[in-house]
Amino acid sequence: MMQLYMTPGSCSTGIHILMEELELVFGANILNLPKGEHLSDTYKAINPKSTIPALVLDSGDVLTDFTAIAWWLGSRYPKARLLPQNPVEQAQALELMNYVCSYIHGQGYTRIFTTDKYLMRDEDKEATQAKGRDIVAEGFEIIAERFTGAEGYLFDHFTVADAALFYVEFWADRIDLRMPMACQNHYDIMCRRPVVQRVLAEEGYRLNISQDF
Ligand SMILES: N[C@@H](CCC(=O)N[C@@H](CS)C(=O)NCC(=O)O)C(=O)O
Repeated sequence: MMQLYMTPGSCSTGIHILMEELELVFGANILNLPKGEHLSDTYKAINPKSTIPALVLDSGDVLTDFTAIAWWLGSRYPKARLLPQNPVEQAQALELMNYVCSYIHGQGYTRIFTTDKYLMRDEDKEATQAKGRDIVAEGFEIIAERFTGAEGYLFDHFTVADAALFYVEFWADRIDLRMPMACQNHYDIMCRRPVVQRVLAEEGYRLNISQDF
C-alpha cells in the first residue's frame, strides 16, 4: 500500500485532497512538525530533505515535493483528468504549482510561520513577517490573473494546480490574510467540494461554509 507522510493543515493537505479525489487506498503517516518528528533519523531515511509531503509508492520508490507528487498522481491516473488535457496547459499547471510552492509558500508563508529561520536579529521579526505577508499578497495578485476556466478553477476543470492553490488559500483564511476576489472565489469553490470537506474534517478542521453554498 502507498504511504503518505503528512501533517494536518500543512501543504500535504493538497496532496491528501488529490489522493482522496482519486479514491486511492493509502497509509496516512502523521508527522508532528512542531515536535520535530520530520527531523528524526527514521524519517530522514525516507526523505533526507525532512520535508512533507512524501509519498512512498508500492514499488518502494519515494516521491517528495508537492509538484512532483501531484504530477505523478495526475500522470499515473489519467482518467481522473487531474492534469489539464493539452501540453501547453500541462506546462502552465506545473509553472503555477511551482509558483505556489516555491514563492507563495517557500518565500512568503515561511517568513510568517517560521520567522526564526530568517532572523539575524530579534528586532527584525516584525519586518520579516511583514515581508512574508507582502510576498503572499503579491503572489495571490499574480495568480488572480491566471484563472482561465469558466467554473472558477485555474483551468476548465479541477486540476492538480487547484489543490496547490487551495492549501495557500486555506492558510490565508486561517490567519486572516485578504485574497483577491478571484482567489477568494476559488477558495469558496474548493471548500464546496465534498472531498475537500472530508479531508479537512479528517485532518481536524472545521470549515465555516456559508449557507449560500
Ligand atoms: N519544496 C517542498 C517543501 C515542502 C515544505 O516546506 N513542507 C513543510 C510543511 S508545509 C515542511 O516540511 N516543513 C518542515 C521543514 O522544512 O523543516 C514541497 O514542495 O513539498
